[in-house]
Amino acid sequence: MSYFIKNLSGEVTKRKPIWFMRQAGRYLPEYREIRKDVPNFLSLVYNPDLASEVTLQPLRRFDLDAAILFSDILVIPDALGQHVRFVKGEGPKLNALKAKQEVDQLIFDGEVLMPVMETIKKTRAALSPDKSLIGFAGSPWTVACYMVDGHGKTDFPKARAMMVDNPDLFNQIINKVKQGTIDYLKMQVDAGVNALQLFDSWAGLLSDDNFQTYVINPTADIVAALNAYAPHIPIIGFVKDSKDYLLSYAQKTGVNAIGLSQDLDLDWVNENIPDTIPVQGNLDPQLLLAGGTKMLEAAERICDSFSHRPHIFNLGHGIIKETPIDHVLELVELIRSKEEK
Ligand code: 1CP
Repeated sequence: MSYFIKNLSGEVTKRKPIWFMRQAGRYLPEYREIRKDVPNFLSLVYNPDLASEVTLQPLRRFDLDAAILFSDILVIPDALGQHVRFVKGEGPKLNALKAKQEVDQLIFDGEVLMPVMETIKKTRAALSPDKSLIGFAGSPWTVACYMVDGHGKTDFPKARAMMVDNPDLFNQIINKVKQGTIDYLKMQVDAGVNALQLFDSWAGLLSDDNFQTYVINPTADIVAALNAYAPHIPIIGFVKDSKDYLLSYAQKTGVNAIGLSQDLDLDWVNENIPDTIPVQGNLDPQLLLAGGTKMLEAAERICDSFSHRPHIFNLGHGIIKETPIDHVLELVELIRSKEEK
C-alpha cells in the first residue's frame, strides 16, 4: 500500500506523503508548451494523450507521492448539457441558469466524460505502483455557484440569491449536480483512480443551516454512494474557509480525510480535529511563491505539528501560476530530508 493511501487509512508513516493542489498547470513551462497549441482548455481536458501527459509532468520533476487527474470541476455542467467555455485571461464562462425550463433540460450524459476515463487508464498504466492517482470532482455547492452565476472571480451573488428566493429551483440544480457527480466518480473508480478528492472551494460563503443543507448533506450523499460502490477508495474533503464547521463536516459527511486551507492554525487543528481524522495541507501558496527561509520554516512547523497523526503534506490551496519551480524543488527536498532524521 502506498504511503499516501496508508495515511488516508489512518496510519502514521515515517515518509510523509506529499502532493500539491494544482501541481499540473501554468507554472510549468512544459505545461505552457502543450497549452499553447490547444485552442481551448476543455479540448486539453478531453484529449487523453495530452491530459495524461500533463498529469504526469509534475511527477517527472518532483518526488511526489500522487498525481492528480488533469480535468476540471466544470466538466459536470458540461456533461449536463450546460455550455462551458474557458476564455483566455477571464476563466470559465457558462450560460447562467435562471429559469426552471433551463434546469429541466439538464440531463447528465456520461459519454461526454469518456475521454477523461481514457486519461485515467493511460495515466494509471504509466505510473509506478507506489504512486497514487487522485480523481476528483467539485462539490455540488461549488459547481452550482458557477452554473448560476455563469463565471468565477466573484462571490457568486446570483447563486446565493437563488438559494433564498427560489430554493426549489436551487435544490433541483444541486440534486442534478450531485447525481451526475456520483456517476462521474464511480466512472473514475472503474477507470482506475486510487483516491478521490471533493473540492468545495466556495463553502466559506455559507453558514449555519445553509452549510448543513448545501455543503454537508450533498457531500454526505456522495460519500455514502461511493463508499457503497467502492469501499476501498478513500475520499478527501476539501472545504475552503470553513473553520467553524470543519469538525461537523468531518464527522457528518463520512469523508476519510480533510483538506485544510491555509487560514487554519496548526494548534487549533490539533485541539479541535481528533487525531484519528487524517489531515492534508496546509502551507500558504503565497509562501511557496515567495520561497526562502519563511517557506521552509512554515513547512517544518506543519510537519512537526502533524508528526503524531496521519498527515499528507500539501498547500492550503492551489499553486500560484508565477511560482518558481526551484521553490517547489526546495520544499519537496525539505520534506524528504526530514524522513532521514
Ligand atoms: O488555461 C488554463 O491553463 C486554465 C487553468 C486551469 C487549470 C490548470 C483551469 C481553469 N483548471 C485547471 C485544472 C484543474 N482545476 C485541476 C487539475 C490540475 C491540478 O490540480 O493539478 C483541478 C483539481 C481543478 C479544480 C478546480 N477548477 C477548482 C477547485 C480548486 C480550486 O482551485 O479552488 C475550481 C474552483 C475550478 C474552476 C476553474 N477552472 C479554471 C479556473 C481558472 C477556475 C477558477 C475560476 C474562478 O473562480 O476564478
